[in-house]
Amino acid sequence: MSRTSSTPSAAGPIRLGPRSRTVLRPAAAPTVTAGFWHDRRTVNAEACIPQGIELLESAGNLHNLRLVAGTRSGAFEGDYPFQDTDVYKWLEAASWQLGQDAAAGRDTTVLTAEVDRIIALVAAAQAEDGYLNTWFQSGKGEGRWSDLRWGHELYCAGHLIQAAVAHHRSTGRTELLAVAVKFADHIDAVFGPEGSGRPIDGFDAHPEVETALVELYRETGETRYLDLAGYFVDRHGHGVHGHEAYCQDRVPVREAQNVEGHAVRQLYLLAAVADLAAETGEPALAEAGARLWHAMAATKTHLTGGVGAHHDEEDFGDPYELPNERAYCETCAAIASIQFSWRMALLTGEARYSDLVERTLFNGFLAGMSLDGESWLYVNPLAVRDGYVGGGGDHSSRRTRWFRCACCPPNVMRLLASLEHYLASTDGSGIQLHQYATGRFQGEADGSPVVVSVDTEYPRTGRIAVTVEESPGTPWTLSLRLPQWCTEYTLVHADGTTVADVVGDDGWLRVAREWAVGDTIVFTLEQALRLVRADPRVDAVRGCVAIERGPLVYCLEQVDHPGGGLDDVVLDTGVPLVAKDRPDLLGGVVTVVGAGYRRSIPDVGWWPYRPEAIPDSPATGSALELTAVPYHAWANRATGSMRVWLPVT
Ligand code: FUB
Ligand code: ZN
Repeated sequence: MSRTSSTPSAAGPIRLGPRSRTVLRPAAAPTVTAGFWHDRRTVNAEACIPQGIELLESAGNLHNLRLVAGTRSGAFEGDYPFQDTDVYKWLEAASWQLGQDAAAGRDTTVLTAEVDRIIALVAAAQAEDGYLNTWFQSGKGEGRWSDLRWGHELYCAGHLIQAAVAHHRSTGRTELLAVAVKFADHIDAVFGPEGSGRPIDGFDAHPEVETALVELYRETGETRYLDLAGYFVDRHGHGVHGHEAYCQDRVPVREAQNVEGHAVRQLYLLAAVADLAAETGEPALAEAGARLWHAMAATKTHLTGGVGAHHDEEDFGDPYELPNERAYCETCAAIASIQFSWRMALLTGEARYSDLVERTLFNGFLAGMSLDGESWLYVNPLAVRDGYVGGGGDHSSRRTRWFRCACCPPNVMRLLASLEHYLASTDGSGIQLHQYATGRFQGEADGSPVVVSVDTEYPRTGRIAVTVEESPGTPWTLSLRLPQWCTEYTLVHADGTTVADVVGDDGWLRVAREWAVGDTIVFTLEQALRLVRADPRVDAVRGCVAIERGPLVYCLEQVDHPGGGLDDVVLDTGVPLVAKDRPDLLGGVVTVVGAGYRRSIPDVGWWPYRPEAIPDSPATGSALELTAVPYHAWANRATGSMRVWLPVT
């Protein structure tokens, strides 16, 4: 392969081809230039990505590559066979960042040099036959492909492939793509169904390579990669890994009725199911994706969009088993959910998938990263009790600078660095805005480009102005997702008159007309404060409410409620909640102020259970003003307790 290929495309993580059978395609050349997500992405670019590579150096990930490349002696550093993926995810994030920086005319010299340095290291570690995994190459484990249950070799390959695709798409350069292609060809020579002449008929218990192989097919046009992805997906559920749910092997995905087992594994697999449905057009795959997404959203998703109820085996748990303080909700699982939902949105055109993307982005995902981008949460509980002593360790409810198992931080980096590609789409006859951020998005109408710019302070306010920047002079449709949480909105022209020609009752508001350059419409989503209740089958939050505003879930933090903890706090729903703009707090948030009390429970002796209710009334408690902050901003001040779900009077 030559060092450079043609002009880099503006494609993101998903580039659909002419034969892809989806209702929607990602918008072309998207940008995010100001506002909420721009601020988070700036932290990502200026703090997370530069510091990330230093942390990978000190954690030993780069040492392991040098070890295998023969430029360093010593022993493998770290505890996991998948540590190479932290480097690959960082490379993916840095590559998306390079593409953005170049497009915006920013100086890319420093980041390019860093990326080149790491790519050279990865290439040097690759075996002659294409194999690459520093754990096994450095002599850990029983040897290549000996442990498909825990070895993570194909999982690592998947992240390498995704990094390589990102690098190629962003820079047009092929050094990393060449490494990925060589490994993919090696995998293709090793894995295949019985009778195919390949030595191993099996699959990696941690999916990831499947969705990556589909993207490699899209990038290279090589159908062997698509076939290999299909083979891996369908090999699940036939007992290669003892029919274990943890390994995504209990039932074939086409027969599965609910998501189960390890949440990240399940959702990366389902992302691949959606990818394959897009490329093959096979209805059974699309149906499985839709069925399992519905079951997940309806029965196994926390209010924050977080998934994975169990610490044990990082497992989804049972329907409606959605605990608070013991919620696992791994940051990676939120990312995997977003990846799966976005693929389903493209496949079907249905707004509900982007509703869940929005909820997960603003809450379960974003809480994983601190405001300064310097510390992280691996698990994202919905409560931390008074007197919590679980500090320290990867699965703590306290932020940590880095983890022994550091899968989440670079995963956040790559999603933030490519986020503009998850916001808008085209169906060939206009443009659909799925998420609201200030920027520019290009769709298509009958082969001609249509471009809109968006100007918004969302979610601080609900005002979203959309201006047509380019229009072919023939009718096309501008579609705005009406968020599932929104019950009142207005849609007006720049002069304040109501947009009358709007249709839609399926989560999309569509305005079809001959748009002129400069036309502006203003979509305002009422940001009323809401108290929400859970399905009665969610035992963990019975008798409680949660506060929401726009797409944001709120929580109480102990630091705002001196004089005691939060376990005894009760919200008085009879007193209206008030939103307060607080530019001075947590980088600028809208807080929600309410009234309540702190229980004063009489001494019940040594046994806290009895036939009659233990007295608990406002009269015996002490009045308290409650201040709720957006959940995504929690754990950025003094440590203490936190809760999303609040008992009510
Ligand atoms: O197994 C690799 C990664 O480590 C998983 O995706 C995470 O859940 C963590 O277990
Ligand atoms: Zn993770």
